[in-house]
Amino acid sequence: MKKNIFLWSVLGLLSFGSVQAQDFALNPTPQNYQVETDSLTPPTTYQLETQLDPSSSVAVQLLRTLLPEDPLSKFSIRIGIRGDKNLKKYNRNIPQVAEGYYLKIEKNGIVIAANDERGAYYGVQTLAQLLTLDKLPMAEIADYPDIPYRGVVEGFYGQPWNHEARLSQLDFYGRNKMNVYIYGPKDDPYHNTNWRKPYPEKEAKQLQELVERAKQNEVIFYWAIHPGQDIRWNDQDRDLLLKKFESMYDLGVRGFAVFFDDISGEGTNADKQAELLNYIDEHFVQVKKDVSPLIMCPTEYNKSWANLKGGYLTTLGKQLNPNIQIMWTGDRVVANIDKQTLEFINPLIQRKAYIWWNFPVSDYVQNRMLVGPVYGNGTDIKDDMIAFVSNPMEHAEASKIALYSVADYTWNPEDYDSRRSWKQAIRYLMPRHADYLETFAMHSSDLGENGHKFRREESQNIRPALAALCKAYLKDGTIDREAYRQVSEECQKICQAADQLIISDENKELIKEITPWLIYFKQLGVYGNDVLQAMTIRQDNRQAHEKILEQLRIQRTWLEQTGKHLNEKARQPGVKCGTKYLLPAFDALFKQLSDH
Ligand code: 14T
Repeated sequence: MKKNIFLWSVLGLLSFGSVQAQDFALNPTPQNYQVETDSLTPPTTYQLETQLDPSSSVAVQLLRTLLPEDPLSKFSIRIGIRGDKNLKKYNRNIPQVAEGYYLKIEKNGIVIAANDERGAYYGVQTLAQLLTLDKLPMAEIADYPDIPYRGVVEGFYGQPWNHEARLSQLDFYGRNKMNVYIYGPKDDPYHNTNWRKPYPEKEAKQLQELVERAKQNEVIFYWAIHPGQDIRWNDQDRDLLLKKFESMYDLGVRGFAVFFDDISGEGTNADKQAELLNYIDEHFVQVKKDVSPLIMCPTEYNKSWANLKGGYLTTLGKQLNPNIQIMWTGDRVVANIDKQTLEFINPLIQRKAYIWWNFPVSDYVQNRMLVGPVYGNGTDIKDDMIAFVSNPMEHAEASKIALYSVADYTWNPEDYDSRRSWKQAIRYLMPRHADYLETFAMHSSDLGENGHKFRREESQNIRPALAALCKAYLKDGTIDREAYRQVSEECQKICQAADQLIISDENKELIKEITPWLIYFKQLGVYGNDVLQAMTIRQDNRQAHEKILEQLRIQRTWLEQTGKHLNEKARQPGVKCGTKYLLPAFDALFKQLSDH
């Protein structure tokens, strides 16, 4: 039985100050967390005791950014890995799992004892989160990830992330204990059609910077190539591919992937793919010694595309060297992952699948901003997959809402609570405007009808009130007072949220990304208000009734036109939100009003 006491409930009793302990939770949720009722004033300096090499240990480097070191300080921080002389007595406390760490905070000092370097780094990241509190809790944490590889695959179509966004992402992954970033934007020509060509100088330099930043965050930077559309199965193309990898290695890259998704023709041949990958594995990955296991994305990357008679996946399973990892998106291109998903694929590929989760990617619903909760993946499948990476939106900052929860889920699936994690993500991104952002996100979750048949919940907070209001009014024109009050309040909240977010100076990048949706959201709130107001006009007052109906037509048209003329260049042009329950309810009420 594992103990799990959440900080927000425990620390609520302990400290009241500028940082509200009630609103605080560690992310990702630790496996084992115990806290004494006592807490201490955070130290101002510390004496470092370590056998790690500060010039190469990113854990020590991060620690040094948190607090100034002072060899004379009475407060000690001991940090190291299993077997270090000064940590012998903690060996049995360190979880026996890769990247596990033990963190103990006492009156006179702190101990971080880890399994490996990355574990030590995660111990410091946990400490960094605790240090944002006014009082440092006397905590004892034994923590480790349940899934070995956790992170993000930048694998979407459309505008690739820019350099600044990627740097910010890598810091975000480090803080949230994600250890993988796979570079594979479909619209980078040097990943895709121009895969044979080296990067121009500017792009090469930026990639080098990204690799460096990834290392500082203990994130493995994988560089992916997508050669399948025109590759010829000969020595020349094989050598060109290796040459490209070699040039990426020279830029510092130590993780490599080959994607064969979304191609047709010669490139789809499983025997040839396996032969090439094994060659890369044996003549490049293994030879280098410091390169992470090779990753491949198969052409049949989901069950609905798997042609079992053709034997594509079985061939890969049989022929690919066992250390080569195989990606899988689930039962469909876009799908949640559960036990059955993995029971289908793992035997075919004779290894644990490397999950590529196509959420919150929005390249097939570009008129949507997907900022709702992350839910639907099994909490009982931690031992059935080697990795879980998420394919995000081209909106990097807004994607962090989902990615925060992906980090939480993949670290500790059993304790994952989707709603709590979502609220926490929102607070993390905009602490001073969290309630406003939550109101927006609440109503900007679903994807609408789409080719992949992937849908999300939306507007859950107001759904019952909307239903009650419509039911009574559409039946006999009566108004459910309580439902009316709730919906009216929600419309006020929507307008207020849009107003406050559009003028806010917190997280400018996020506001920039969501502004088209905020503009639409405001019009939606106003429309809802107008509908509610119209419901209160006595129908026998013909003049007033006509006037309000005209006002409704005007506002409905503003809403329609706003939605149409924003985001016009997208593949699915326009913007939409609130379409699952809010808009249909308002429209039904409007119709009822005009029919009488
Ligand atoms: F590699 C795969 F795992 C994968 O998911 N590939 C693409 C991915 O780059 C894209 O972001 C995602 C969502 O649109 O779906 C895959 O792309 C598709 C999927 C289709 F069903 C491209 C064309 C399709 F018809």
